[in-house]
Amino acid sequence: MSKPERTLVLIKPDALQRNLLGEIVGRFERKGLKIIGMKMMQLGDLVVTEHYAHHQDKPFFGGLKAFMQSSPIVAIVLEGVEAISAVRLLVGPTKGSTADAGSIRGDLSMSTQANLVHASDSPEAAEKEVWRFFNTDEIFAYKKVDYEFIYGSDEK
Ligand code: FUP
Repeated sequence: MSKPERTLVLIKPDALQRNLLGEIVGRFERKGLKIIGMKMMQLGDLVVTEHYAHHQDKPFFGGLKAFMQSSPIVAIVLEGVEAISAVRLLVGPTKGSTADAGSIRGDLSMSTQANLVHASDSPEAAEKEVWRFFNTDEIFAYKKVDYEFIYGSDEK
């Protein structure tokens, strides 16, 4: 029996511009992840600076911030057993051109900056990032009918 995890995904401006929203959301859905929060947002300077604070001394920080504010993004909270690592696998490593085929970045992107998706990389990051982008009343608890068939009886 494992406790389900929550993880934050941001679908970035390049995905919106390239009409890849449905493709990307569909991959998470087909995997068996449960969407428990989802909204379109125009990010402000403060939240982007906080979100990428670990990169603030890097030469690409200014460009990354401008890119993340260049159009709206779609923020999603996904839930599932081991959801954090499962989503990172689906997303693939940072650089699109060398990311594994089969992953979102590997199949659909060439860039390091314009790599379509952000996904939390640890339980600590996920906890912080979900609440950075969502309020409690924007997260939904509901029964999903396919749940019985997504996990084995000893896995949920
Ligand atoms: P990831 O966890 O795979 O999103 O990667 P990082 O946290 O290392 O990087 C966050 C974002 O910084 C990337 F999505 C894109 C941007 N970045 C660059 O633009 N250039 C770099 O050399 C590294 C990261």
